[in-house]
Amino acid sequence: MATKENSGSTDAESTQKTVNAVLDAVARTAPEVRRGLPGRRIAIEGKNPSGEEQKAADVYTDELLLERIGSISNVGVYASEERASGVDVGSGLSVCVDPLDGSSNLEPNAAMGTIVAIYDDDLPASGRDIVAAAYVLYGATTTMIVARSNKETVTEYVIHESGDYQVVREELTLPENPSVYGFGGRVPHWVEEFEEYVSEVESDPSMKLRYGGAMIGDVNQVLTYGGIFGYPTLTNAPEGKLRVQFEGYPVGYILEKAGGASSDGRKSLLDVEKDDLHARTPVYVGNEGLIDDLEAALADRY
Ligand code: FDP
Repeated sequence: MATKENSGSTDAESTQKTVNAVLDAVARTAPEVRRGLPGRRIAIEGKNPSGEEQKAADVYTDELLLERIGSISNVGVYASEERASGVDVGSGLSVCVDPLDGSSNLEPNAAMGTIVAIYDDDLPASGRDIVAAAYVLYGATTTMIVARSNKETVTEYVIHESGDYQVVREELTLPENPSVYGFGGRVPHWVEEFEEYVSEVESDPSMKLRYGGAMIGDVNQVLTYGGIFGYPTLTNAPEGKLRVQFEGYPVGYILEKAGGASSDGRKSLLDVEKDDLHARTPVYVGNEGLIDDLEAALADRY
């Protein structure tokens, strides 16, 4: 186990109270994150545990979130993509954060996000132990999408400059007729079966390419218009790029709660099992029909 022992399951009421406190902390920190970005867009601090460049903004956001989330009672562990192992902050739920998802979009001033997954277990946890997942999108406005175990649907909030947040859409579901797609990785590294699948998607006249290079921005396009996002298995990186605990599970959880589907190419992302905190997985999320077709297209490969 990468982190300290958890005290075990909390009762439902106290779990929801803790989830509320974490979401509140994330929403209230979001305007501060935005204000802190000028001046931290380019500077490099080092490498994260996955070997990627860390920007000053990644480190700044991680430290802010550790301070805010770590002080919430009934949070046991704070883990982040920017830290090799979880930080023991008490006893209770485990919180995994990707502080600035898509931070390579900082320099060209494009959209980015903050992703949060709350687990009722030690880390690395299973996708089925998620009790809530959320992401903040720093786009033209700041919004937050939340899925939680005590609600069957997904909620969208707008976050104001004060840190107050209010509901925009109470029951957000994927539109039935998909219209956007976006896939990561270099095309020459896509596997043949995936390339063929993408050609099929592109041959549908109702589908338009939407790829911005920050997973959260691209996933939010899919949640808004319907479609599919993927960061696939690659010939030079069979597990793709995205991390299970910090990215795969939370977006899988959110998209499934919104009436869509998620997959690693074979099964729901929530059923992917990895025993390393920073393990990677191919990620595909979107409308159920598109994910079913993708799994069928990749079936011969697995
Ligand atoms: P980034 O490296 O900018 O943080 O999680 C990492 C991520 O961005 C995702 O947000 C994004 O979908 C993907 O990597 C983009 O990777 P490519 O540069 O390979 O397209």
